[in-house]
Amino acid sequence: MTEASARLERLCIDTIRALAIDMVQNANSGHPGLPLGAAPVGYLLFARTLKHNPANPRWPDRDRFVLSAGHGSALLYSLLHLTGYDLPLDELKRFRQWGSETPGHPEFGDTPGVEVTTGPLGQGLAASVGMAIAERHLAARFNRPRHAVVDHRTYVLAGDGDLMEGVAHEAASLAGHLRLGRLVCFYDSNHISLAGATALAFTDDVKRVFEGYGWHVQSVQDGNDLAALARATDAAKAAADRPSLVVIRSEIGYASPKQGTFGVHGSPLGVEQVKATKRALGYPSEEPFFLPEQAVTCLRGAVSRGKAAEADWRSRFEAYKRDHPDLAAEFERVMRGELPAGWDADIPAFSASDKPIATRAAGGRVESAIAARVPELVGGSADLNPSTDTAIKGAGDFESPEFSPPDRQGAVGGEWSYAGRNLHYGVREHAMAAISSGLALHAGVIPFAATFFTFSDYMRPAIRLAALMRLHVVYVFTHDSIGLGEDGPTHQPVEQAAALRAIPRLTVIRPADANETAGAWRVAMTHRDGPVALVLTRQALPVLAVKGDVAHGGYVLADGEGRPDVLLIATGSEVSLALEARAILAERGLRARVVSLPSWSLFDAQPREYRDSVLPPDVLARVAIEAGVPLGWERYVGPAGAVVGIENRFGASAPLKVVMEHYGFTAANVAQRAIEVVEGLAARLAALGLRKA
Ligand SMILES: Cc1ncc(C[n+]2csc(CCOP(=O)(O)OP(=O)(O)O)c2C)c(N)n1
Ligand SMILES: [Mg+2]
Repeated sequence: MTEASARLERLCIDTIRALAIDMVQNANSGHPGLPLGAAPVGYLLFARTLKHNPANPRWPDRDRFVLSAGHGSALLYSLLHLTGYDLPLDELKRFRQWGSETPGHPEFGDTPGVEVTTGPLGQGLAASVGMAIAERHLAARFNRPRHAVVDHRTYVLAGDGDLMEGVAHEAASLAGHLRLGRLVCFYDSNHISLAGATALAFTDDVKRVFEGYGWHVQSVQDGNDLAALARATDAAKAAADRPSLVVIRSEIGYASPKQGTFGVHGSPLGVEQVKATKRALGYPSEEPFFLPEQAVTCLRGAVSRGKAAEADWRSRFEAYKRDHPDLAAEFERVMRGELPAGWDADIPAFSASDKPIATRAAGGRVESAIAARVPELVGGSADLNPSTDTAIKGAGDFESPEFSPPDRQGAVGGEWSYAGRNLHYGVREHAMAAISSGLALHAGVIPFAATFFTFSDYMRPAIRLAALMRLHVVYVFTHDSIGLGEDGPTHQPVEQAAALRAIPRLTVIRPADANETAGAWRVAMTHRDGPVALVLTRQALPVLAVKGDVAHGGYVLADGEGRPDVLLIATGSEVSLALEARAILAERGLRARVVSLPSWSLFDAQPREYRDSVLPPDVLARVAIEAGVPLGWERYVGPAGAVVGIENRFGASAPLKVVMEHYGFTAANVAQRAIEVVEGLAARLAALGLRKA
């Protein structure tokens, strides 16, 4: 490298830095520390390493880049703008402002080139493992001799905070086990985090930890040493049998007066310090948003290189198409996220004369029927395959083909390779959820993730992000209530349904029987505005004569002639109970309507006319029945209604029937509560002189 080109590279890096700190200063908000320290690796990635096309950020075979340290968003926006993505300088000037394409932390869908929403530390690194899994899986499925149409890498930039988070370690451990050689993580090790020196709380030997996980680990002593960074990158790419970690010793807030201090992590430098930083860098101007032409031209070189890279891939894809037309069409279909024709043709219908069946078991049968026709459905559980009934039989285990364990108990069977569709997450729920997001973000697969409903708590931060990103992920939660019995309160969810329903854009469905479970899976496959959580029972439930559509969220399951005296509204296993209570009420001369309400959010999205037809506004006597906290049910039962729920206590360890009885989930109790509501309402109306007592 000539001295002139080295100087130009330095200018490019300083331009990235200057632009990032100008954004933060202009917004008077944001994080200047990481961009100043990590600009060289950012430059190396975007200008030299990444196979990307700024003109088409959705090109299927692009390398993925994940900024796991999402607070460094100014660095990412600076890189995207300067390398020619459709992110104008004006948007950078609107950093962190209402409606801009440059939100405080990177948000998937808001900004061209942002592959994943990050900010909650650890999530990006974990999601990147999902992207790397998707790449290997699709490569195994679609590549053919002489035709490598899926052939890219996933690069991550992570900080100290990411590496302190548990989810990152769950994911890193799995990535090592799976030998994901296409995953390269740069660790910006600046020894500083938000509140001080990392030494206050974090003195791990990261190198040994990651080596222990089966990663290839290198160190770069000086984050400004581009040659060393480039060598390490090459070595990381060459280590094809393991994921790679490159530990980069960098200086937070490099060149600023606050370099190396936690004060530069997350506060604007101030106008004078911004100028001082530019002077220290030897930057050609102190003018805000000044961009040296030479540097811009150099960085924009990514555009022509990117176009050429994509064109090369497209011509290779044409050749693939000629040799393998069906596979090519299939690849294009899965990448579009379109279901195959007839995907639902084998979904079983259950009959009311069938034996009672747990919705987890029905879910397993439905999932199998779908999986046989939808090869892009992939997923697994956190060591609960036998309990959640989610293994795709015969579809193979997703494992490194080189890995030959001494014991394969519990393997699903079929191919043992990256073509396998069953992911064994081990007991790593949080990473499972984050990895599922990465799988969905990559595109080409529809991921599902299964565990016990209580342990959805372990997944919640990643579920929330999946909902924020509107990802197509299916969560299968079994053992959905105190109805699981003997395992007791640690395993019995009580507040989880309410907690998950509170997440915007997450569709929670708690089906009442096998047929509703089939309907729930239909929604899970077709819903395109966020993830879907299926909440299923361990215990057997009678098969009902279901007349409604789960996609409507709720419907009238049982009704009589004329206006009902009382509405019994229930979800899941409590729907059968409502039906039994209805029979008791009929003996007492009361007409009860049973409404099955498997999904609040789907129901709430229906036109008012439909909702009113199911829950007539003039019927004020209403009882909701759900084996969970009553929180939220008031919106359906109103001020005169009641909830048969579980309030202010946990479950208990005992056989199912005993627990259910102690908690009031009996037809007799539900009927009694309904009578109380009807009588209470009548008394109040009478007191108001509106009706005879
Ligand atoms: C889960 C989570 N916890 C806390 C935070 C708040 N937070 C943002 S950045 C940060 C420190 C990150 O340190 P590091 O990764 O070393 O970044 P640096 O200070 O070096 O830029 C913290 C605690 C967060 N974003 N996510
Ligand atoms: Mg740090």
